[in-house]
Amino acid sequence: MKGTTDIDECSNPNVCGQNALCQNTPGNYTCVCPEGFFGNPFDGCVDIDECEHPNACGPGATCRNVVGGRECYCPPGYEGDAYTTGCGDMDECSRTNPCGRNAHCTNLEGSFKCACPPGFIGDPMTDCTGSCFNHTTKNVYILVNKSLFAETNT
Ligand SMILES: [Ca+2]
Ligand SMILES: [Ca+2]
Repeated sequence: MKGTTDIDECSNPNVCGQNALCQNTPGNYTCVCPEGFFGNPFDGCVDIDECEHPNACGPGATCRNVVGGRECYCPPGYEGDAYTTGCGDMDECSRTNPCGRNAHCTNLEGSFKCACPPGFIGDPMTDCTGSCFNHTTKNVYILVNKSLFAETNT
């Protein structure tokens, strides 16, 4: 109608409940709960705890409820898309070697292991020294020579 002026009820911040969205319509208004909330929008909208649903995140991912949504993340040692396909073991050894010098890296489920190879000593996370290695190879070498020598004699 000409001459009538619509009142924007939404200009009053208290017209809807907490967390609710106000939508002004000609001659009226309405309140709605936004995505991630539930309840009566006139009384107040309450955050949905999406983490109560088992499929809120991808397989193996950790869910954290936040206001208006949820966050998914992979726990330490795992990687992937936490929201969809989920988290799988991170192969730490296939990347920059996380172990120390001369150390062997072994990938484990959710982790990895560093070890000094036989004949090496030290902290596998920093440095394996081969002080014993020369000694071991010398012994093997002698043993091989002896067997070769014995073979040529028969
Ligand atoms: Ca939530
Ligand atoms: Ca791993």
